[in-house]
Amino acid sequence: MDRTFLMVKPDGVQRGLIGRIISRLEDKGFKLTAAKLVQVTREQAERHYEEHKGKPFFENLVNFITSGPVLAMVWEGDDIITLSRTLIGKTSVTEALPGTIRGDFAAHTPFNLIHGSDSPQSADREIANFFGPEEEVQYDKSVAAWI
Ligand code: YYY
Ligand code: MG
Repeated sequence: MDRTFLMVKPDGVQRGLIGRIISRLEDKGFKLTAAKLVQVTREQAERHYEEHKGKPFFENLVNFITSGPVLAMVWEGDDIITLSRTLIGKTSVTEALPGTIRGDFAAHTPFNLIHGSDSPQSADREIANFFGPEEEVQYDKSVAAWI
């Protein structure tokens, strides 16, 4: 079972899209193992986006992600990193296809609603930036064999 860090960004929280975004992840059959509403600090945001440090959009991105609460989550599933990024859609709102979260709900970059880790290494690092090990809940879902 693979795990990933998914985060509803401040625009998703403000627009009341938490429920609909979570529904898509549940519909796909992924398993939620941790979730909390967080006001991200500047230091935490800079750690989260450390691979983008120095890029022209970095400052704007950190300002955006710290502008209101986010819903930080850990989800599990086979191949979840690739599968969740497919559900999320392309980074640029002009390229995100209908049927994806960004394609259906986002109209301006960087207001693209949700973050998803891009590799197992990123997932480990991003999860550790938001959660302690005791915050991840291990449990079985009885439908797992059918997904
Ligand atoms: O992983 P993902 O969120 O799809 O994109 P990244 O390339 O990691 O960029 C992180 C974040 O930065 C993106 O969601 C929007 C913003 N951004 C931007 O504002 N302008 C860009 N040219 C590239 C990314
Ligand atoms: Mg990324």
